[in-house]
Amino acid sequence: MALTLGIDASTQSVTALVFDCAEGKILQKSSVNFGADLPQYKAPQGFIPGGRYGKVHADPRMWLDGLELALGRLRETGAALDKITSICGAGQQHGTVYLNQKGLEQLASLDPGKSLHDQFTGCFSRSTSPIWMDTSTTEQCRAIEEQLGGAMEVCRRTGSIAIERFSGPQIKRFDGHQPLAYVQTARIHLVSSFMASVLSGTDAPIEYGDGAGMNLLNLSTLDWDPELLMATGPGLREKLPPVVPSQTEVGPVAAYFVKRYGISPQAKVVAFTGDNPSSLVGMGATQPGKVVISLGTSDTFFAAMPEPLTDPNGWGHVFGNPLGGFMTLQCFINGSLAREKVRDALGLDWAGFSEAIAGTPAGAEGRRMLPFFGPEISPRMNAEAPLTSGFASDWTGEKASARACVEGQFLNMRLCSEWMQLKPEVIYLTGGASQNDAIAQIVANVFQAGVKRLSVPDSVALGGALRAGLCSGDLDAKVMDAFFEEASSGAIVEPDRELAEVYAAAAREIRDLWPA
Ligand code: ADP
Ligand code: XUL
Repeated sequence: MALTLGIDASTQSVTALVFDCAEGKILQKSSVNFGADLPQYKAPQGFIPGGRYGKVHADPRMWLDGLELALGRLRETGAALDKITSICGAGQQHGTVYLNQKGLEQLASLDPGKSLHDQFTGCFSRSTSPIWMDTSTTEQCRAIEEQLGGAMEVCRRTGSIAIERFSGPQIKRFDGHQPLAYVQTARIHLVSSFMASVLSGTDAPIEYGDGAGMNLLNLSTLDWDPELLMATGPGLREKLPPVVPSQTEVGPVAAYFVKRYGISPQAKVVAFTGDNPSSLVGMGATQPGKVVISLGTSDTFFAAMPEPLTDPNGWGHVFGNPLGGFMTLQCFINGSLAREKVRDALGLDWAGFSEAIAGTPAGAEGRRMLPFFGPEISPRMNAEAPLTSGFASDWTGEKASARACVEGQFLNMRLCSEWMQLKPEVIYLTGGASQNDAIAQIVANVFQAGVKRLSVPDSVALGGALRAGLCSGDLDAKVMDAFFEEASSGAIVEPDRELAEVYAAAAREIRDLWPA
């Protein structure tokens, strides 16, 4: 029996899942929601609310507590953690963790008698971690681009122009604002490599998938780019772990997890990647030809690509595909949390929100909305309230706003992803909001493509478990293919072809709402 463990350390939750490689099926899973399960961190949606000037941070010890709680709950399900051969997973992308010398040493000396939280208190040179929602680094982005000779040069090297939430600009801001604390930083990890470090009790490397979200990795050499390192922070190469191919074994699981959770001491930890690259694996989409839309805290649109292709607008990104080659990705900050804001403004729950969509004709009778409640990256703009057109009165007073909100989000997604030149026949939908049928139907109609949802909703954690099995050799590619065939055998949400024109016209009106 060969079981693998997949872990998803995302914005709002940690999920852990056990996969049976011989049978090709998921056996158990557990989940921890930061807001509901760890209220002491006062981060109801996974980040500390109220940050000023675009600052969005989280306490890294919350992620450690989440990991421990998820493993404890997994064990309570009766999962045979003593049969785990390999562990892999993913973290929300771009977020950075700053360990001081004590923290770096702490990784190798975890005491099973104490919690991770207690052992890592005092181990961070930056007490809270900037996450992907942070937009505070515009000044640093411009400075990096200027030093490199322009935005498109940064994009040519790293697959993205300098982007506020990316790790490099965040590191530069830290050095600029807290130079002493920067000097006291022994290691800067991504959320993903930090999780792999803790699980293996070592200083884990960063792999190409998530490393490409830092504005530091040169996609031609697949190593840290010397000029970008210099433009970002003094002595930065020494503060970063090495960069490695995604399918790299980091080492055996730390004794801490053997003693506390009964994980097999034989289990190996494989390099963790970003949540989107992991989802590419967990949706069975690592070969070019499939398009995935993930509706988590952020909405993302992504696909595997054999060669890097960059967005002429500079809004999209190229990351490493964990199973080889590259992936393109478009990210929208105003995803699930924006839908929740519209839902709440209308005084509805999800069922009521879906009914309001069903009760409004396709095209929302000319109402257009970009539901941006804060800065957006696709397109790049600062917003404080939704941009609208065609409303007779304030959008908050109209039930039709539910449809206008969701249509606006996906019309905008269609426009922003045009540069990828994909004409998908089927779109694979995942993430928390993908279970909503009204939303799935709008995706199908706006993109004029069928929409499939896998029977397995946890594509990020699953991607980890599959990568673990492929790396250890316990998972045969044929077993994985059979798994996806079965998981995707459910009904396709078909597009209404008569709406093609309605949405082509609506897309033009959404583009008119973009800043000039
Ligand atoms: P993440 O992985 O980023 O932590 P998830 O993929 O777990 O996020 O998605 C969480 C989001 O899913 C919530 O913020 C919520 O808005 C959304 N969601 C959950 N159920 C529904 C539903 N029935 N309809 C629409 N959205 C939903
Ligand atoms: C991708 C991005 C988000 C985070 C959180 O570039 O910023 O999708 O990975 O999910």
